[in-house]
Amino acid sequence: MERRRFIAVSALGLAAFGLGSASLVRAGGEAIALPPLPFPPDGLEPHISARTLEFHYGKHHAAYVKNANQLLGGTPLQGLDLETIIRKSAGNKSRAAVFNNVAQVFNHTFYWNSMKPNGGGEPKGKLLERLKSDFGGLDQARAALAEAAGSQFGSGWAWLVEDHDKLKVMRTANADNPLTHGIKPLLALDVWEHAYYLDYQNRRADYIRAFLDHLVNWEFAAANL
Ligand code: MN3
Repeated sequence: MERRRFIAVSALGLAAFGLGSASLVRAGGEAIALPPLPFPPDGLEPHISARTLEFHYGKHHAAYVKNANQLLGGTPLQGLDLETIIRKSAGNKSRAAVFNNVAQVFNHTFYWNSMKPNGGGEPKGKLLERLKSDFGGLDQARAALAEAAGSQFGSGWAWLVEDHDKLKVMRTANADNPLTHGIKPLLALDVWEHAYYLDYQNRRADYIRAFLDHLVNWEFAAANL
């Protein structure tokens, strides 16, 4: 059951990322790659600046990729796909650095795909129906996501997830993500300070509102359902 769920998640994740097999499924010790951003560096302005992406994608995400490859070199986990490495290293103290860096590579790739230029608005079709049945409506779902993102103490993530056929929101700390809990992620919102500090300083709530009003990519969430 656990294994079947996981395989389903992996296949869906690949399709949704649109990254192709080369980026996420690697064989023969191939290095983890930094996937291209799914929009131009200034594509999220004025809500998230090119300056923020220069650091967040160009420095932070790139560093997680570099560190992950260095840490994996010569270990039995080298060459496995990201989700397998995350599963095999989660909760293992001797693999904490591997987990942190590989999970952050996955989380950031998921986050970039959770946004798009001129995003926001309303989801359509099955996703909207599910938000109505599981949250009471789009407004309630947005409020739940904003509450989770605003109340994460310190560094972490807010997620829209599908847990046993029910849509929910969840928070995770630091590099943790829904996969380690056997839960399928649909959308990710990075609430580490590096995600918003250059543009919003301490105003995390304004960043969260901009994400929901102008950036969120509901089609990506729908594709992950
Ligand atoms: Mn980040």
